[in-house]
Amino acid sequence: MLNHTVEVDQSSGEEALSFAPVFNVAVSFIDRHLQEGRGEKIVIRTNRGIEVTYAELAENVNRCGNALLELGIGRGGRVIMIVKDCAEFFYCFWGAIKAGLIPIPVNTLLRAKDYTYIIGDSDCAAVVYSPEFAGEVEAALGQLEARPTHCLAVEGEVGSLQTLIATASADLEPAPATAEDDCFWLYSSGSTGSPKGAVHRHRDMVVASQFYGVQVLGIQEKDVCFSAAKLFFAYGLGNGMTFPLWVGASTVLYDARPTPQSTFETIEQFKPTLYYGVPTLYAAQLQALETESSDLSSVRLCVSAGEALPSDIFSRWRKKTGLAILDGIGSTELLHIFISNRVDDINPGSSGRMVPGYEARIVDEAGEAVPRGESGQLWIRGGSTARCYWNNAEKTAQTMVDGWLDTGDTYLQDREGYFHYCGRNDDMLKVGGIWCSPFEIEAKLIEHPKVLEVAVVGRADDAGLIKPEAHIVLQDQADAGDVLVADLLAHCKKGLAPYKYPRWFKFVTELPKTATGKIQRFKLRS
Ligand code: 3UK
Repeated sequence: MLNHTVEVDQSSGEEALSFAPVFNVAVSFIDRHLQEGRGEKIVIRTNRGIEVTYAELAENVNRCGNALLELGIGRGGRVIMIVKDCAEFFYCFWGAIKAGLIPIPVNTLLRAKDYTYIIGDSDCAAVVYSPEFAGEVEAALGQLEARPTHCLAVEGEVGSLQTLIATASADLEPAPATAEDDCFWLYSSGSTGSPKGAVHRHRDMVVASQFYGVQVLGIQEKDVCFSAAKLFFAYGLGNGMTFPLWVGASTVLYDARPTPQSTFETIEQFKPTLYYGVPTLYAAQLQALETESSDLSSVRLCVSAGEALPSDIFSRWRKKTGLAILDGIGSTELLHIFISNRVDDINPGSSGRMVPGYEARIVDEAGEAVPRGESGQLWIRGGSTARCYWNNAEKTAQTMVDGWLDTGDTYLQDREGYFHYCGRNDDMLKVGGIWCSPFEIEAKLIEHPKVLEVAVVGRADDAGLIKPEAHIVLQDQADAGDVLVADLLAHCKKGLAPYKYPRWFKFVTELPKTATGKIQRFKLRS
């Protein structure tokens, strides 16, 4: 087999993919398109009017890889990316991989304290950030004892990634690697502890693209993808970058906060065929469609993930737009979706059936399979699973056992084979599809001088979507009221990522506790 190639047959087992012994995945996703005659095709269109062809993409990936090497970053060096959805995201991610470096896209909504942790934990050589996030990034860098050697803005007059790309060489040999070698990381939040870096291999994006992208979505070269979920999120990374690149399709990038209006406008302007959102956004779009209309006729299929899609949102969306939403569950550790509904096989309210190439076990606490129809813990095995968590042998050993991954979710499989989500095994919440730790919100609230004790739990809103609710015991109960609520909200919004604030505040006289003083959260989840 030729170096850096992968042979694909359309079967559904692990054996469907065979990788050349020397394999750098950047060649499959970027350079291959030039050999296949796609050089002049536009691959990226952005809301800033930028259009990039496959030939320009390949050239800029090379330039960016060279620019990073010229900074002096050695093989395996980590590059943290706090980058909005833009063409440079592609250049930096693939340039790093092609050059033998490890890109780490990070959630751009986080705060300085989160970045301080991640930059320190990753021991990265460089931090690349969009100027929009400079405030939090620079505050984070200021708090670090040892700053990474290189910190560069994507755009800017001097020393920015763009200026380095412009002057670097356009020729770059792919760094030798194998399909099993480390390729990129993604950080995932834990319930109590700090975020964990899931270490993904060169093969993982191929597995997800072929088994979910091609075999479930049926993505083809003529498709145009638009993901409202951002590229930093494993979901958005597949939707908006990996899947279109795998089949030579194109993608639309929108670099600001997705709102119902901005997503409708983007769809009308760029006419995507595949649209990817999260349940919270579909709910907000449905609300907007009560008073305005939108032309979604280019879209052939909508996808939802990140949290469970309530069947009510599915049916209202279908009624209003005539379009199906495919719900599927994925995770950062597995890279993308491993259980999904199908275009011709949708069971609203369920996550659907296994994606080819993945296997599931639903087990009890002793690790024994539960009878069909009963709920248990969901373990998944598949070829795109992260190799480990960086620098966290204990979490790796707990979560990844004999090739199986503990998702932390409770699921049941019904008689027809559909999988149904029954909640988390930990206290973590998914808010708008993004992790949210109740402990982190509690820690913020307890800093407030008027708060004595607090417990945060998930509560379903009118659309059936989970949002944080704070139960608070005050130092002085007489302070309870709207003024304090406004103050507590402002306090949360100052120190936490913007989606991590309680949507409801309940002032209580005490919190339910065990004899040993542990808060009984289940009693608060009414
Ligand atoms: C929950 C869902 C019910 C579930 C993701 C698609 O969400 C993604 O990755 P994360 O690491 O979170 C994983 C956890 O989120 N979840 C995700 N999707 C669903 N629960 N129904 C769903 N459809 O708790 C899971 O363990 O942030 C989603 C593709 C790639 C991803 N990384």
